[in-house]
Amino acid sequence: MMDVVRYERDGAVAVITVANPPVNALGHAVRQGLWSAIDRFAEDDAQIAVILGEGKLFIGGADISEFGKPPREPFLPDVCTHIERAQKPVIAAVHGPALGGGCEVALGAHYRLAMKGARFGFPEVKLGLVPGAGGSQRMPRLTGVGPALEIMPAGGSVSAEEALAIGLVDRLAEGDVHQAGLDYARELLEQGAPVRPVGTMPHPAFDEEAFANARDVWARKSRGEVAPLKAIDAVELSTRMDIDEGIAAERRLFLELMETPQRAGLIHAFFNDREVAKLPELRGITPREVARVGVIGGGTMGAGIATSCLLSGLRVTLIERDTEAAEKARATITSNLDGAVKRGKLAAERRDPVLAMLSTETDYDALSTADLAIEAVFEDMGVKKEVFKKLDAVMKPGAILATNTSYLDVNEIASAISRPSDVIGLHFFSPAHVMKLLEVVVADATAGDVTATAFALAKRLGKVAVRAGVCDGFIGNRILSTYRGAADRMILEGASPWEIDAAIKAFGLPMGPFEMGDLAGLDIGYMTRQRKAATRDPRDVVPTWGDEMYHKGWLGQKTGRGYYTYEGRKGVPNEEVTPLIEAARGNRPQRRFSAEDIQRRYMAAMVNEGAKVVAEGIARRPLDVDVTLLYGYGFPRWRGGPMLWADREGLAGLLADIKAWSKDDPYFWQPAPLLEQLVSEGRTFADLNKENGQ
Ligand code: T1G
Repeated sequence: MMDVVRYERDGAVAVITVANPPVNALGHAVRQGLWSAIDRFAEDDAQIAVILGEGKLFIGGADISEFGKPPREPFLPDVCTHIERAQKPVIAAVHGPALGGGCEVALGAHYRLAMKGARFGFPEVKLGLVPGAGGSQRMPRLTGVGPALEIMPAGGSVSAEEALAIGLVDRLAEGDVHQAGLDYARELLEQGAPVRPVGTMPHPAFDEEAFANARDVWARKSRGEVAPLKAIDAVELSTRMDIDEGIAAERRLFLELMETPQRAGLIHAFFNDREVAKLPELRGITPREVARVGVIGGGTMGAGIATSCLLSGLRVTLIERDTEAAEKARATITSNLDGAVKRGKLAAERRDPVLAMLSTETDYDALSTADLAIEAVFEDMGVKKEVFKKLDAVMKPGAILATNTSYLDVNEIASAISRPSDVIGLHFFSPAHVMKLLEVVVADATAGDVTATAFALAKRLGKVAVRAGVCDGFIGNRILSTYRGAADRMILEGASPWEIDAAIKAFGLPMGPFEMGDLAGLDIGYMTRQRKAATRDPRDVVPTWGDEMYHKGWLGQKTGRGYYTYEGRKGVPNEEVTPLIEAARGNRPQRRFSAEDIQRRYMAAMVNEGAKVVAEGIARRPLDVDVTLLYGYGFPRWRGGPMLWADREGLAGLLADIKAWSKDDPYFWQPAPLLEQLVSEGRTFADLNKENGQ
């Protein structure tokens, strides 16, 4: 077995290299290797040691795949203390990311060298944890509590330059990390530099105001997540406890959080982020080259898609029906880029060069050299087909023709042109240059390398791509319309829109369905109901109060009135909706819904439809549903996703509830056959993820 930690000598310098691809994670073998390397350093005549990582980074942290399994010694906090207690100086030479346990190993060293491009971070809270190997005790001793309170509750990181400025590192360097480490070691030797354990440095000052502010901010921002506030508690320990006591107390916090469902949910989400792009059908397929992109339609979505492409360095040609509309689109894109500068997503000096990559045209011939065209025009099949016919006429062979439709039949669009195998759905979410989710809608004729190109494009755009099959609403909007249906039914049975919104927010979503409706515009819901009216099942229910609100011009935030009335962005319940609802209820039996009742039905509808979407192959695996809801519909990441939530709740209980509710409403609450099958076989959605994985 290849050594994951190497010990080599270069004159008086011992070079300790962590070589555990892909990210030098601190699994058991690496911890043992580091421990033995420090023992060997103590025994031999090397005078100074340099710890560094092999490959693209220093150390990516503890091995997340070991979490939840019985921990094995040596434990990471002990390894870091063992490094710190070395009787000869130890340097950490950091290139690329040093995250979590990786940053803690660097803090265990006596001196820290940062290469250009290095990053130092504590992402533990993003996994539902706090630093567990002394990071919250050693960092504040170097930097004070301020920077630690900036980074740890947020799961953030700092650049090499910022790390030097806050005292986290001692030296910056450029070039080869190995050579830079050796040079710094020799310099310290010449200076007779002593060991310099961070742990024995004075406590950081207790800054009451800083802690109060941090707790106040994170009490509001964490929306039910527990780790950020625990991270603040951990940092506070450093202001009053000696290093060993502080590390022991930090470890207790860490192990406590390790047992929480939130940790399981966040780690489920971490691995899903990577697993979702791994599709058997993409194995060994080379994506097509994409450098020039055409965007058809400069409305909100078209302009957002163009902005997203420009921000990732692609050349964009935007087509609009006339010059005025083209200029309007350019103005929208320009303000999107200005917004990106404000959000720190684009350096101010890059704004003009990026904008220069945009050309706006009215003639489709301008797309004759484009590698990809993304259509984002009005959601009408006839209009879409016209656009695709024009694209088919001008685009070069091998170009990809994509539609941004959010529900129309991509197979039918593809059937309108001569090259259906080059057609795919790229369903962006609004605002397209901000939202990370991208549904890659694979039509029946779509070629494998077209799908592979879509996933490669998504990675380039910084999006999380989910493969979806063709059906009305694909994965996300289809499931949305179902749990919206559950909400409408609870209203008819006695719940109020505001109770439902409060319950769903308490569950961890940023907004309830009615607040979300007001934000998106209630005309969208009305149009969807109109569109579906012709094929609607007579047993389905229609939120007639919503239609009346539409006719009253109560469209939500954009008209200052919807389910809420708005002074600015803050809304108060619009009580005038109540009589409209009471009229719709007629003499239906009414009942009280507790917040738990509301959450249970809302989630059951989401999961039940999710199971149907998986069974039909619209989503490949349950994890695809989880990723879609997390990145496109505000589902709380710490719950991992609706399908994981269902597994944790117990599928049998959920199915029993659905069957009970189907007695009153057999049309809506039809148990998903896949759910029934899993329950009868004692299996879970997690089992399906494993079975349908790589
Ligand atoms: N443990 C195990 N596997 C990991 C891993 C980790 N820490 N980090 C990445 N991987 C896997 C990943 O699943 C993927 O696998 C492959 O490596 C490449 O990852 C005690 C408790 C380091 C910036 O949270 O942010 O330390 O899909 O595609 O884009 O206080 O990975 O190929 O099978 O993301 O180049 C804290 C998590 C842990 C960092 C590299 N550390 N990782 O990005 O590659 S908690 C983190 C990342 C901790 C201590 C605590 C990124 C990266 P596969 P990738 P990348």
